[in-house]
Amino acid sequence: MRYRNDLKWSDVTPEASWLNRRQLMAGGAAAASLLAAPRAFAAGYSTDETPNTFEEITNYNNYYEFGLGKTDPAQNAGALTTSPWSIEIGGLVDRPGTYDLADVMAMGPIEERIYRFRCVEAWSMVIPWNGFQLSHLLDKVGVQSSARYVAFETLYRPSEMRQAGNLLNWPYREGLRLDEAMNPLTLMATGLYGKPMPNQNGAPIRLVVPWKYGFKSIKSIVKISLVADEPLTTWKNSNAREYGFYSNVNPNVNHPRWSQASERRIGGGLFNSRQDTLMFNGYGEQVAQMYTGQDLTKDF
Ligand SMILES: Nc1nc2c(c(=O)[nH]1)N[C@H]1C(S)=C(S)[C@@H](COP(=O)(O)O)O[C@H]1N2
Ligand SMILES: [Mo]
Repeated sequence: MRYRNDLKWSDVTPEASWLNRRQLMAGGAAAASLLAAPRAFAAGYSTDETPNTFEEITNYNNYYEFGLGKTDPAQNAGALTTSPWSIEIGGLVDRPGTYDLADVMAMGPIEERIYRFRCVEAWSMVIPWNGFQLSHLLDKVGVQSSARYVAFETLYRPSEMRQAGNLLNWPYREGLRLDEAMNPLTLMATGLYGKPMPNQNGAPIRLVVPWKYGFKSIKSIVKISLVADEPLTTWKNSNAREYGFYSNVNPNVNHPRWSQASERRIGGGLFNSRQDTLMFNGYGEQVAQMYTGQDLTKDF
């Protein structure tokens, strides 16, 4: 696996140098601090693969509340009001409550993490997220010993999500086992490319679980609950044969309707070609031990 502690998106993308120049010229303190934080907390979890461009990441999306097409979210998610925003945190925690976004964002240091992102549909990108470890949030609210899973819900606001229809059982729901939620790779992402999260990518705050298929990375979160039993999740609820609770990226377990052995990396012109899919999306070193003794063909 390829990791580098020191490489930032600003070192490898043209957009980054443009943004840095602009900050220097404007002396923009707020924007500069967004970028300064990730440097201070570089932790070595980022890939050195070339990130997709901002344009690719924000124009090829899955956000079914805003339509089924890949360009629908870019067109329609602008309708979403993301401020004010709060998250209801409850269940088996010591400090339940409705937390303002600002308070949630202060629960952990904002880092930059350049992660591979692999959709169950067999396309992939490399995305420079900004966010904080979910573990910090869980530590702050005090997880009780009876909690074994974390359940998440997306906002459901039909007046602003005109394309949602009855395609899925809204609100969009996801979940993780507690050890998965506590894994240092698991991020509450609040931005990308050093900018606030674009609406189509799940503003203002979404989950990013890089060793699992993209649909686990639930967007625009309004509710987090610590629970004892495996929570209901939208895609398993919709088709349990095709979408499991775990949904770890696994080239050896095919989707009933297509192979998962390889993937198409979005963008890259000439290099927009298929590449082998890696077990746990290449994050096995960090996550494989959590599944020791589990049959991942059954717990898919
Ligand atoms: N609320 C919500 N979250 C969601 C989805 C969705 O339709 N609704 N799509 C999922 C899927 S299938 C993928 S691949 C990723 C896509 O994230 P991106 O658009 O930022 O690349 O978001 C996931 N989170
Ligand atoms: Mo996906």
